[in-house]
Order: sequence, then C-alpha cells, then structure tokens
Amino acid sequence: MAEYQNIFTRVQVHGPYDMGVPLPRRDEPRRGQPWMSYWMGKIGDAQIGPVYLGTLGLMSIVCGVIAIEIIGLNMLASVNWNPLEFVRRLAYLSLDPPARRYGLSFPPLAQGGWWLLAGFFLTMSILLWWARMYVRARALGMGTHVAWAFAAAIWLYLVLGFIRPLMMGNFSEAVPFGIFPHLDWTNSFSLNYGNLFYNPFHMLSIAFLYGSALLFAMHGATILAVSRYGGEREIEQITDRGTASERAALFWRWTMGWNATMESIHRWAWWFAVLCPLTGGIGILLTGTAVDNWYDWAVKHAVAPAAYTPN
Ligand code: 07D
Ligand code: 07D
Repeated sequence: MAEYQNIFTRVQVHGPYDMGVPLPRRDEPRRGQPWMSYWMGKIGDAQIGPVYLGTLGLMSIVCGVIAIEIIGLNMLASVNWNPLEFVRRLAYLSLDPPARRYGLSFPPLAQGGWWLLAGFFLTMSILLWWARMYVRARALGMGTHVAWAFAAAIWLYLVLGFIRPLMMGNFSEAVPFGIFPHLDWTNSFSLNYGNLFYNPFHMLSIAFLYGSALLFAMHGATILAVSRYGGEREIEQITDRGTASERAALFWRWTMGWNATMESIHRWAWWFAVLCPLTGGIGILLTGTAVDNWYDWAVKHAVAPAAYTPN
C-alpha cells in the first residue's frame, strides 16, 4: 500500500495525442505538433501542446515582450550597457516611476516616461491575457471562474500601479520595476503610512493568504490519501460519491467534527484565494487616501492600545 503514498505523479499514460474538441469555425487552429515530455509527465500531463495562440494571445505576448524590452534596456543602460554588470546586479536594478514633481503628466522618457510606457504595455499584456482566459473558457463551454480569480489579482496590481497613484494625483506613488527595488518600495510604503500591520485589510489579506495555504494543504493531502480509492477522479466523486470521498469526509468529520464536500472544498479554495488580493487592494487603496497613519488609526479605533506614557 505504501506505493500509493506518493507526492509525485507515478503513472504516465502514453496514449495517442489528444488534440481536444473541434473549435467553432471562426476560431483559429491550434498550433504545434504535440509531443510527450517524460519530465513534465512527472508533475502533470506528459503531453505538451498543441497551443491555442489566437489574436488575444498573440497581442498579449507582443505587449509583454515590449514591456520586458523597455524594462530590460533601461536596466542595461543604468549599468552603462555592460552585460556582465547587468547579470551580476539584475536583482538590484530598477526602472523607477516618475519623480513627484511630474504629478500625473507625461515626463521626459529618461525621467519616468519609460516607466509609464512599460506600465502601459505590461497592463495591456495582462488585460489581453485576461480576455484570452475568458474567451477560451467560453469556447470550451466552461464557467469563467479562472478569469474572475485572475481578475482579483489584476485588481491588486492595478490598485498598486495605477488606481491609487491616480487618486493620489501622482505617478511617483506607484511601484518601481525591479526585483529588490519593489521590495524596498513595499517596505517604505509600510513605514510611510504608519505600519501596514495595523491596516485591517492587510490583516484580512494575510488571513486569506495563510488560509489558502492551509486549505490547499488539507485538500491536496486528503485527495492523495484517498487516491488509492480513485479519490483524484473528482468529477466521479462529486456525481457518484464512492468510497474515496466517503472516507475523506468521514476522516474530517471524525477529526474536526465537520467536513467540506467534494464540491464545496473548491469553493472554499476559490474564495480564499480571490479574497486575498481583493481585500489587499482595498487596504492599499485606503492608504494615503483615507488613512495617513495606520498605527494612529488603530489607536483611535481601539485596535491597538495607546502608547504607554509614564507620569
Ligand atoms: C509562483 C507564479 C509564477 C510567477 C513568478 C513571478 C516576474 C518579474 C521582472 C526582472 C507567486 C514572475 C516574476 C515576471 C520579473 C523583472 C523586472 C506566483 C507564482 C515566478 N511582485 N513580492 C516576488 C511580482 C508586489 C513582494 C517574486 C509581480 C507588490 C514580497 C517575484 C508583481 C508587493 C516578495 C515577484 C508584484 C510585493 C515578492 C516571487 C506585480 C505586495 C518576495 C513572486 C505585477 C504584494 C518575493 C525578491 C511569486 C521575492 C516576491 C513578482 C507585486 C511584495 C519577482 C510580477 C508591489 C514581499 N514578487 N510584490 O512567486 O522573492 O509569486 O522577491 O504586481 O519575498 Mg512581488
Ligand atoms: C502582487 C497581484 C498582482 C499580480 C499579477 C500578476 C506577471 C508575470 C510572468 C508567469 C500577490 C501579473 C503577472 C506580470 C507573468 C510569468 C513568468 C498578488 C499580486 C496581476 N505582509 N504588504 C500583502 C504579509 C508586511 C505590504 C499581501 C505577511 C510589512 C504592502 C499579503 C507579512 C510590510 C502590501 C501580505 C507582511 C508590508 C502588502 C499581498 C509578515 C513591509 C501590498 C497579497 C508575516 C515591511 C499587499 C494590503 C497578494 C496588500 C501586501 C502578507 C508584512 C507591506 C497578504 C505574511 C509590515 C505595501 N502583504 N507587509 O496576493 O494587498 O499578493 O496589502 O510580516 O500592497 Mg504585507
């Protein structure tokens, strides 16, 4: 029985290539001759492709490449076009938003203009990718849950880089492009606004982040634990609860008195994941617009005790 207690996919099915269902006539053909990858088969399906590129996918990739190109070339310029320095210092290089004095106007390219252009193309790329997710789901007769979950992440991204800067009347409020520079921004944002830990929406976002990890661990572990009874064939388990889902449910009812169902666990997962950036975005939007100092806010609303001042 121990052989079933696996964390990696053990069985690789090598049947004929699955080309998928026929598409409506106005859709483009899927591209690429599919092939099997042994190593990808270790963590998922071994078949690679065909891929549906389509107009939205193509436009998204073009915009994404333009954005990365602008960011990369600016970073390269910042190390005097020295490729070795570029690689050595990549994690520390930055393309910064415009300086405060430019407000919401378009600054010279080298003083934030490139940042605005890169942001525009990155945003176009992300929005087009969102539309691609939506349209492909519809074409397959699926629900659009993936697209709406992605939209929650896009909400936080737009709040950080566009909506909040607009409300503050200044693009200098936005996040720089760069690996450690965006962490420095995150740190100083918290310090500038009186410690983000006291922002209740940051608290909620963290609870959903941690909750997502916990739920994912519980669900993944439960299904693996009943995979010897076919537990991972979730659709069959939903429509015809077999011994796998019965046992899984019983396990949780015995250990914590209550169980999610084969269907509801996925709703739990979806909501926890979506609420993380959704509540986070609200918290960021309120910062500097409605609340200037979260610690003071917390003291005022009895979330935190007032600082102790000895007589
Ligand atoms: C695992 C799916 C794959 C995605 C990956 C990320 C890029 C960036 C850009 C070279 C879980 C691909 C990365 C395309 C390349 C250049 C210029 C998703 C998985 C592998 N962050 N952040 C990271 C982004 C913000 C914060 C890592 C993006 C906010 C902290 C990576 C955004 C704040 C830490 C990254 C964004 C913030 C990170 C790993 C956009 C508050 C880390 C991400 C578009 C939310 C961690 C060095 C990961 C790290 C980290 C990307 C926004 C805080 C580079 C694209 C402004 C505290 N962030 N981040 O695995 O190691 O995500 O940083 O909004 O500790 Mg960040
Ligand atoms: C970034 C959504 C946008 C991403 C998109 C993806 C590409 C790449 C390419 C695949 C992640 C686009 C993708 C372009 C594609 C390839 C190759 C989602 C993003 C659209 N915090 N904090 C959060 C914790 C502190 C701060 C959230 C913990 C300090 C700021 C989260 C701690 C200070 C912000 C969280 C901690 C601080 C946050 C993010 C602990 C810094 C935010 C949720 C234990 C010193 C963000 C309300 C998320 C937010 C945020 C966790 C501490 C600052 C729950 C656990 C006190 C400024 N923090 N934090 O989903 O929403 O991000 O805050 O100390 O803006 Mg925090």
